[in-house]
Amino acid sequence: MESSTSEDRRKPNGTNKGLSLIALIIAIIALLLSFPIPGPTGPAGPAGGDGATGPQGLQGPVGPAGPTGQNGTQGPEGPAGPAGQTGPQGPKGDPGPGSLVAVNSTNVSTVFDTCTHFTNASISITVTGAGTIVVATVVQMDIDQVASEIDYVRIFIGTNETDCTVDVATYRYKVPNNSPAGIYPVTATLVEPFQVAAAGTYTYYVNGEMPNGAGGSDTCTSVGLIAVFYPS
Ligand SMILES: [Ca+2]
Repeated sequence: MESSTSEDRRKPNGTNKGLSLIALIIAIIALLLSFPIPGPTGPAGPAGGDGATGPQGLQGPVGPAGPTGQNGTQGPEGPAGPAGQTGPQGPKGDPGPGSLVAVNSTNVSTVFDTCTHFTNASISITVTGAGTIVVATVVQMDIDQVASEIDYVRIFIGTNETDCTVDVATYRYKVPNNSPAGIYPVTATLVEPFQVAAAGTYTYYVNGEMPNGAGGSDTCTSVGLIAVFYPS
């Protein structure tokens, strides 16, 4: 056995060559098997939780106009408007209740000296309320003047037949004592207002007196009267 040389040990025989080749193939296969081969796909895992809210998006375009709303409540009354033009005159109204004017006249022959009411020389007027009754009278007289005597006459519109109260409406007349004796015609005119507080019928009287010179035939011969009511 010492006879074999080293060269002989280096030369493989045919059996060694076959074994080497198989080993090489096995090595290659092992090498190939060492690489991972993916397996089949597994089942899907459970769904994950919600992510964080993303940033707000851009504002959208303006939408179309909505329908007309309901009527609101009525507003407060406005200020008064300017005065209108004067209208045409209306028709004449019906006469009111009661008389607003009264007249009376009488021819008398009343001789007077002290306070005397001239016969029928009065006037009545019916008024509808408070106001003023204005009475006017014209009194005709014949004054009998005796020589050397003063004839002094006073005429009144009174509220009764014995009212000879001197006031601003009293008529006064004097025939001087140096006048010739005779009949002097005298006309007295009086106007006097009377305030009344309520509706009703009011009567006024014409009275006269002779403070001086009474006697003879000093006579009232006629009286005219008018009364007019002015409501307040
Ligand atoms: Ca006389």
